[in-house]
Amino acid sequence: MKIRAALLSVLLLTTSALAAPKDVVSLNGEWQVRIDPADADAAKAHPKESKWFKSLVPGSVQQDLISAGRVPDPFKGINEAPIQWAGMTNWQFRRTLQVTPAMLARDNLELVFDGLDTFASVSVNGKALLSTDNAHRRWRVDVKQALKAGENEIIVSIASPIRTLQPKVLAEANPLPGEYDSPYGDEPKGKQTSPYIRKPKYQYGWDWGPRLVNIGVWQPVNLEVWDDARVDTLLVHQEALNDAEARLLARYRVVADKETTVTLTTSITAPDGTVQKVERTAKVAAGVNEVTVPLTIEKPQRWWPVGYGAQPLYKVSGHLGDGQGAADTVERRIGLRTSELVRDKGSFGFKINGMVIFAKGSNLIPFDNFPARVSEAQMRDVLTSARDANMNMIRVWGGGYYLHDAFYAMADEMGIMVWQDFMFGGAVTPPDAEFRHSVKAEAEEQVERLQSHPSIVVWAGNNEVLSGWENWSDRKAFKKKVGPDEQERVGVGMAVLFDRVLRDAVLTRSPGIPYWPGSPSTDYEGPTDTDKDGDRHFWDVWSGSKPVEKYLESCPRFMSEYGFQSMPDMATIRDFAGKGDLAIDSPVLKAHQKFLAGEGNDRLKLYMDQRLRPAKDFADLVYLTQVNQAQAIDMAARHHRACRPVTLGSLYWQINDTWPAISWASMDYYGRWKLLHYAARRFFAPQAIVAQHRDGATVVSVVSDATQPITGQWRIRSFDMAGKVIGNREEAVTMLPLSATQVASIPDADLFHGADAKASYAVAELLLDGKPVSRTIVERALPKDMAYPAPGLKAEWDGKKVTITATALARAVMLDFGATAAQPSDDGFDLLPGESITVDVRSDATAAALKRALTLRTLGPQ
Ligand code: BMA
Repeated sequence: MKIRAALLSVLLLTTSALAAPKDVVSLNGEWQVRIDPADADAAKAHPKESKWFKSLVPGSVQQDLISAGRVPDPFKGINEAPIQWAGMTNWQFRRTLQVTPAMLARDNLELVFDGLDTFASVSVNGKALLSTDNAHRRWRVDVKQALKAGENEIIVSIASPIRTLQPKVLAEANPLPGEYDSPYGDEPKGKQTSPYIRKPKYQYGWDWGPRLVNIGVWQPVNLEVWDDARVDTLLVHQEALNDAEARLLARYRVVADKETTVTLTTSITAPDGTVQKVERTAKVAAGVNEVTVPLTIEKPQRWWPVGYGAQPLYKVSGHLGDGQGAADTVERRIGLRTSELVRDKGSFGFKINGMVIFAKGSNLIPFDNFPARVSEAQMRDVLTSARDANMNMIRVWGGGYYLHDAFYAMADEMGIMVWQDFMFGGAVTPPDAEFRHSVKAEAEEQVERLQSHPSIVVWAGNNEVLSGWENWSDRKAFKKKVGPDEQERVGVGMAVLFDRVLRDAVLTRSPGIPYWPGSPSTDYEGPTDTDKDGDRHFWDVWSGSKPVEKYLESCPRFMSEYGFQSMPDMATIRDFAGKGDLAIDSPVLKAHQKFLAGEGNDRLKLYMDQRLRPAKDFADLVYLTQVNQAQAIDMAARHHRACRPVTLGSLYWQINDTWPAISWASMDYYGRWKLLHYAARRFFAPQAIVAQHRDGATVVSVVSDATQPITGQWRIRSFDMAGKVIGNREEAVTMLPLSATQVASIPDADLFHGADAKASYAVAELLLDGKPVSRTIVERALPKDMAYPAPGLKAEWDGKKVTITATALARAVMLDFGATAAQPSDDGFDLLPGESITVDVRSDATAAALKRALTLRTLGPQ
C-alpha cells in the first residue's frame, strides 16, 4: 500500500514536470524613453530628450520627465505650462528582453499590454507587430516569430494624440463638441481632438484638474508563454439566487492552438474555507472556445452593502490542464447578491437582494493625473474614508479610466456599492463604425474584467453625454450649424452606442446587473435630467450661482450629482503654493482652481459674501469656504434623505481630487478631510434628524436606514444667545424600517415664542437609548446675520488628545493646524453652551507642536 502511494506520487511528479504550465514574465520596471527620431522638430527643440533616458513602466513620459528633474513638478506652484510640450511630442519607449532557447521552444509567446496610451506601434527586433488606438483596451500580440534566443529589443512608439488627430479635426467644418478648451494654444478653441479618441478625457483638463495629456505604457506588460491552450477569461454568472441555493455558470473562454482535450477543474472556496470541486473535460478546437460549467452553492451567504449585512466572498478558481502541455489557472472572487433598479412611474433607486437601499455617497474622479502611479493605499484611503463617513455608494465617474481590480476588490470587502460609468465624460461621440467597434471591444473587455465584483451594482453608459446633447448651448449651436441630416447621424450614432452597444456588453457579459444609458438619464423614456424621472445632476447651486436654499425646492428621484467648492486645508495649500503671502486671487491659487478657467474663486467669494461673515485673514477665509461647502451639502443631503421614498439616493460631487486643488472634493489629493467629509459622517448617519425652517415653521423629519423598527425620541429645543431655553418639545418616535417620516411642523410662535430670529436658534436631536445620535441646528437668518455670542472656546491637551469646551454656542468649530499636517477625529462640529468634546489628533507632529499650531475657528466672534 505504502509503496503504491509512493510510486503514484513519483508518477504524478513526472507528469507535472513534463507539462510546462503557462509562464508569465513581467516586463514592468525600468525601460528607456526618448523623443521619436522621426519627430525631428521636437528632437531639435529638446536635444537632451532625444537621447534615451530612464523610464518606468507602467507610467508615462510626463512622470519620467518629472522624476528626472527635466520639467518642474506640475502639481507645485504654477508649473502646468512647462510640461505641455511632452503631450505634443512623439516618443519611443524601449527595453531589452532575454529569451532562452527553452522559451523559444514553446508553442506560443505573446506580448500582453494591459494598457497603451494611446496611438502606439510596437516592434520587436525592428519588426512592426502591433498598432493601437484605444487606451482603455488590453492588447495581445504574437511575438514568437520576431523573437530570437539571447537579447531582444522591444520598442513602443507612441505618437502625440493631439497631433495625430489634429489634421482631421482642423479640416472639419464643425468638429464634435468636446469639454474644456485648452488654455495652451495647442488646440484652437472649439476644435478639440479629445472627442475622437478613446483615452481618459480628464487628461485634457477638467474643471478640477490640469491638462496633462499622458503618453506612455500606462498599465503592466507581460510576456505570456504557453503551449496548447490557455484560459483567456473566466466569467462567473449568477443564474439564480435564493435562500436554498445559488446557481452559477462558470463561463470559460479557452484559446487553443490545436485541437485538444482539456480538463477544467473549478473550485469554489466558501467564506468558511470549505472547498467544492467540479471537474469537466472538454474537447476544444484550435481558436477560441467557450466551455461552460454549471455550479451550485447550497445555502448561499449573501453579500450586502455596508450597513445591511456582511460581505461574505467566495473564491472561484479554474484550473486548465490537458495532461500534455497546457496548464493555466485563473481566479475570481465573487459575492452573491441581486441588483435591480427600482423603476416605477419615474422612480429610480437600487434594490439589493430585494431590499430598497437609499444610496448615500459621492462621486469619484480619478485618483491622480498620472493614473499609473496610483497606489493601493491611496485607493484604500478614499474607500475607507467613504465608509467611515457612512457612505454606501461611490459613482466611478465617466471622464476617467476603468479602475484597477484592487479598487473593486476593496469595495467588495467594504460593502461599498459601485455605480460604474463607462468612460465617456461629456463629449459628443463620433458616429462612425470604426469608433463604435473600438468601443464595443473596450466595453466587452472591461465588463468581463470586472463582472465578478459584487460591489458593481449598475453600469451606466456615460456622464452627461445625453443631457448635454439635449440641453447644452454648444451642442444646440452645433446642431443648428450642421443641419438636420448630420444632427440625426450624430444623434443616432450616440443612441446606437449608449442604448445598444454598451447595453449589450452588460447584458451578455454581466447578465442580471442593470444598465442605465447615462447619468443623468431617463433610460430613453423622456427628457433627461428632471426631478420627476431617473437620476439628476443638479447644478443650479454653484454653477448656476443660485442660493443654496434652491436644494430644498424639490425632491428628485435620485441625485447623482450636486456639489459646492471649497479650499483644501492650509497644509495642502502651503504644499503647492509655497511660503509667500497668500490671497484668493493670487496667481498660484488661481492656477489650482480650474472652474471657469481659473476664475472660479470668484464663485467662492460670491457664496461667502452671501452667507458668511467677512474673513479675518487668508487662513480664516480657507475655513469659511469649508464651512460654506459643508453647510450647503449638509442641507441638500439631509433634504434628499427626508424626501424618501420619492428620493432614493444622494451622491454629492465629489469625494476626491486628482491633484492639490481648490475644488468640490470633500477630501483633498493628500487624503485630508475637509469639513464636508466630517459633516458627511453626520448627515449620512444610519439614523438622522432633518429640520428645515420654511414658511414660518420648522419641519422635523427622522430617517432610518435600519431594517427593523427603531424606537427612540426626537426633541427640539430653542435657545437665545445667552443659552436660555426658549422652547422645548420632545416626543417618542418609532421609526419604520428604511423610511423617512415627518414628525412635526412647528410654527415659529410655538418654538421661538417671538424671539428675534437673529438672536435665537433651535437644536433638533434624535435620541436612541437616551443618547443623541443625530443633531442639526435650525437658524432663521443667514449665518452672517446671526448674532452669535463669543463662544469662549478652550482647548485642553492630553498628549495628542484635545478637549474643546465652549461657554456659549460655537458654530462649526474647526481645529486649524495651519501648515502642520494633522487629522482630527472630528471637526466642524457645533458646541452648545457648556458642551465639550474630546478629539484625537492623528499627526506626525509632536503633541507640543500640535498644541502650538492649533487655532480654533468658529463662525462667531473670537
Ligand atoms: C459635473 C461633472 C463633471 C464636472 C462637475 C463640476 O456635471 O459630471 O463633468 O467636473 O460637474 O462642474
